[in-house]
Amino acid sequence: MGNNLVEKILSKHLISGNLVPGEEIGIRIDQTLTQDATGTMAYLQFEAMNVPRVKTELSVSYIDHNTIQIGFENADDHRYLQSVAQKYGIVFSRAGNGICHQVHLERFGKPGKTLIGSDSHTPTGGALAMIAIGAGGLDVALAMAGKPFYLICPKVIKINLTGKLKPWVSAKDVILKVLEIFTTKGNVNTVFEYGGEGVATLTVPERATITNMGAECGVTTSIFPSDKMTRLFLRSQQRESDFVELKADKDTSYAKIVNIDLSKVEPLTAKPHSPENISTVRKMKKIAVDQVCLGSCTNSSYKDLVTVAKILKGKTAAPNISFILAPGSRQVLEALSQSGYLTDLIASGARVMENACGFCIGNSQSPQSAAVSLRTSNRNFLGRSGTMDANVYLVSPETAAAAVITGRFTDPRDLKISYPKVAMPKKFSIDDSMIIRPDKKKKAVEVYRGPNIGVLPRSPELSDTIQGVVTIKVGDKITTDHIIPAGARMKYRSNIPKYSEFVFENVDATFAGRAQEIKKAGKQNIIVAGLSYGQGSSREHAALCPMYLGVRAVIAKSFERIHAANLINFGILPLTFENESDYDKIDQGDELEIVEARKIIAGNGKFMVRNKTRNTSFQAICILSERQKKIILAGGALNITN
Ligand code: MIC
Ligand code: SF4
Repeated sequence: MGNNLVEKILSKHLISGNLVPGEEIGIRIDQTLTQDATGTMAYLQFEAMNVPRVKTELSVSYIDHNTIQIGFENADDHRYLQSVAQKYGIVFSRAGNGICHQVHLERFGKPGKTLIGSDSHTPTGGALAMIAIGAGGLDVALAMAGKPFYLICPKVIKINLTGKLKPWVSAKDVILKVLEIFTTKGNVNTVFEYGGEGVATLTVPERATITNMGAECGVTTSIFPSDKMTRLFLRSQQRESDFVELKADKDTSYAKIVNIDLSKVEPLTAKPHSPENISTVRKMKKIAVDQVCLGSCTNSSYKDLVTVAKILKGKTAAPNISFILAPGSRQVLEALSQSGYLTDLIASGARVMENACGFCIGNSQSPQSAAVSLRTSNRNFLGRSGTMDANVYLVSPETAAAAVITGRFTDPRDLKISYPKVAMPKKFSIDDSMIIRPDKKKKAVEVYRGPNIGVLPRSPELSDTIQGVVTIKVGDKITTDHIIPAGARMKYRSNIPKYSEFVFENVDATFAGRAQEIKKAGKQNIIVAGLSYGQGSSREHAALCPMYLGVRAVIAKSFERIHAANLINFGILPLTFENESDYDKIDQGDELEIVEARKIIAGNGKFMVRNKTRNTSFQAICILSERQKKIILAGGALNITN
């Protein structure tokens, strides 16, 4: 029996465990990436490990999230990150160079390598046949220190692509189709491996749109084979020498095979407020649109933006549309500018933003009250745009362009113009001058620490008895954006006491204050949640800030992978209801008691939780590997890594 692509790459990197789905494995990491919003914590943790230089083949620190810089905080963070990069042998991609995933694909990704990044869209690298995984900053710091990355060996689902996309339908519609099939829940510890003859029709940037948004399904990663298209892309980036052919063996098997006929995919949209709320664009009944945002790490390749430029040539954005353009990288922006397409976009009324995350994370271009905003980005969680009552729809660049012209939701096939053909440039003009490589000769580098760089909080070791209060009870699909908002609050990422004031701000603004009171009273805070708790980003602040506020356990119906790992890393117990109906028998404010917690963690992980307020009990489980047990008992990974 042959191997699939995932098995091939994982087996070459396996350090511990067996490649049996469901078992914990440790793998060697070749490359890491960080971005500024998660990077400061990752590097503070790396510094605490006392390792003189990173031990990976390549580690890159990107500045792309917090580039608005209202106040000194973000600029101070950037300086800190630049000095740390210089000191520890990390490549530094300056603000202005582009969004980490786009730049990594262009300049650094290599078929067959492993990559972890402190950002949930790191799987974008799967477009280049990498095993590319999003993780918390601490896990990335450990990988930089040469330690293995631990994960549950995933089951592999093959997505078998046949046929060819029709005009006006593009890669975004394919991943929205995948989201319609798999939804955002229930896909943890799974990898989507794309195969079938349809793969050959998709360029690497198109594949990247698909692997990028696999993150929304909650899979560990997504991967495409490395083939002729991969070679062409690497050649266009003048790094053909990085090419190796990689594909699954013919006689391999998969946990499941799902077929998608590309020729049958239609223009789709994800309706508010979840990437899984899929509808055809046709059904959207020409709703009036207020804002169109083109860009983000999902859809801002050269092809995406030139396609839109060609559709919009000679036309002006409808009067009701605020048209935002944020190219994915400086390379894309330069190529647009050199080819003249930028002029066409500007002429059509595009408001050209910096090539950074910007609107996608809500730290600029929040739409008007109750707006309808069409975005080519990957997440439309409630409030993420910065406007709580805005309705954000995720769409392809083609559907975005159609709305710019008509001012309404419009199936781009109804524009009645011919679909522009856009060829990928054979060669991009390569300019890596905004990438600073560490100077090997320069010896002592002083790390710059502005007043925004705080100290790392730690939590005490796990106590045997948890006297807790249900500080908040939330429902299903709570995202990390609900737990700790980004946008305007993101500038406090390096200042945990301040940032913690905003935990659950958009769900219940009294949470942080109440949690502090409970902590002061010597009790512990407990969060009760429904299905798929911690969807979305990799931000470890969604664990770190609750930890700072004295949260010791989350009891949920189920957890998403990265967030569960982050909770463990920061000493918070991720408990799952043995019986989901017990969720209905708890209320906010109930006092819960867990006894012999240490013994149970070290043993079978089956807890009896007593609800003292209602005088009832229920079972909750926390099955951990031996490594995770040590972390939880110690009160978090930081208490044992050095
Ligand atoms: C996101 O898209 O939500 C982010 C902002 O890129 C996050 C990282 C962060 O919160 O800093 C992610 O996807 O991991
Ligand atoms: Fe940036 Fe948005 Fe991509 Fe996250 S999803 S990395 S915020 S562009």
